Amino acid sequence: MARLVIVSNRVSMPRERLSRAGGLAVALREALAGQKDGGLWFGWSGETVAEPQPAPRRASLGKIDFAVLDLSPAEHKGFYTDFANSTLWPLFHYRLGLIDFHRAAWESYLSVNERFAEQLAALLRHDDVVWVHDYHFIPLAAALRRRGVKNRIGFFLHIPFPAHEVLAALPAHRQLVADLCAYDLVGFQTWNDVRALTEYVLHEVGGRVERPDGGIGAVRIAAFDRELRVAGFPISIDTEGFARTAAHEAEAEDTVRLRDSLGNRSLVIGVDRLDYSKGISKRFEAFQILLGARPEHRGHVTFMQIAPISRGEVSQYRQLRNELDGLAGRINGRYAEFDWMPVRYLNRSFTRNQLAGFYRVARVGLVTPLRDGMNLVAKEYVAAQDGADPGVLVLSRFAGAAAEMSGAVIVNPYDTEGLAEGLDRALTMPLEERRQRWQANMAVLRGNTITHWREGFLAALAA
Ligand code: ADQ
Repeated sequence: MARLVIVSNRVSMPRERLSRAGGLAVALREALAGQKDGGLWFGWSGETVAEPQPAPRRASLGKIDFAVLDLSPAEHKGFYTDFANSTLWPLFHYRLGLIDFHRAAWESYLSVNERFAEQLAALLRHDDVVWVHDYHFIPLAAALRRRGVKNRIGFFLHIPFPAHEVLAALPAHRQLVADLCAYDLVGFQTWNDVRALTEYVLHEVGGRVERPDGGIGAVRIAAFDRELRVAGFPISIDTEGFARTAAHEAEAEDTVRLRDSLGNRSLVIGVDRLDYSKGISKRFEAFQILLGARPEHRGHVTFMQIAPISRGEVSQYRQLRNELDGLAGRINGRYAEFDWMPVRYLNRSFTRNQLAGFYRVARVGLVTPLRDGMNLVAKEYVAAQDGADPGVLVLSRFAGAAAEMSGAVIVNPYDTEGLAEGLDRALTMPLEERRQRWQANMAVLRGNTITHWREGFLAALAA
């Protein structure tokens, strides 16, 4: 068994408590720990220092080695804030109007990838298998190849891959895709994303695309003098583990306090990083429409939105925060009663256990991204339900999860009236239909867990 090397922007170092970390960090750490020959986790330390040391800082935990590099303030601004978060993120989420492209930021993105590749190449053994994660490191394989690295290198994109004409808004789109083709295997969340890349390769590059017989399995691409495979690997959660946690948390102190505070009212829950891709404003607007159009819900439904501040250094995120503050205030100002507050809006994060308990209390899980790679909150909400009396998932068709969650009430978040109708439908749905929908979703989540995702990707990379 070869050593596994995982590269991601943020590395979960040994001292970090995994109860705070996401399911992904846990899954990747398990993947590394499960290798007979151990594993290496390489990436950014999360620290910005005036003069970064050239060599990585090392740590280890059992059979896992960790190697992290710091960024300089200029790199943090160019690579991370300006290019990854202010160019690639809005572009890949179809928000062309929010892109803030500068050539200097692109140069910084490339040079950080070169610097990281230089350090990683020195740590690699000839038979290591390398698995690179997410949009921060698209050019990493090409930079490693330039240094003579011949290892098998796979890439997984956690966010959507945009359609050809959208991607073309990036001046350097061709080089970015050429760099992507330096991997041996590229994994996306959905087959929609696979299609977007293959269309680009066919129509922009004039490359070759071979679909497998019967339509199942990886697509083979030949472009930029490289051959690679591309496939969909929908990420998931530790379904049974999350369900157990939620059942256990049902009687935990915070869950009980939440339930008591609601009285007989139904809870609608939204949980997101405060990000414009998540469609939180549309959600607030839809809730306002619901209260206006369906007065019977007034006083009987509480909408709780949990949204910790994210990427506060990017101006679009600060604007979104102001917008949401205003919306929450207006809805409460207009509809609140002395004994009922329609919206509870919390700019803070909670532990996974607390969230599991909160999901279980909620009659509706409202997940309305305008575009989302997968959206694990949708899956966690389903797994947290009590099968005897489950809540309803209301899910945007633009979340990757919509391809799997056939039991959800599927909505188009751009249609806020339709969204309000979906919410009304979920709030008034009879028990039998709620059970059937939940069972359909749960069957999918039992058949595709985070372990299936990880093993599926690594098996395809090894094949
Ligand atoms: P994110 O955009 O961060 O991830 P998402 O998948 O919804 O989105 O959440 C990831 C994790 O963070 C979940 O486990 C969730 O519980 C947790 N989380 C979210 N909001 C939280 C909050 N307010 N407080 C505490 N925890 C919170 C990116 C892509 C997604 C993709 C994931 C994984 O944008 O589309 O599903 O990666 O590939």
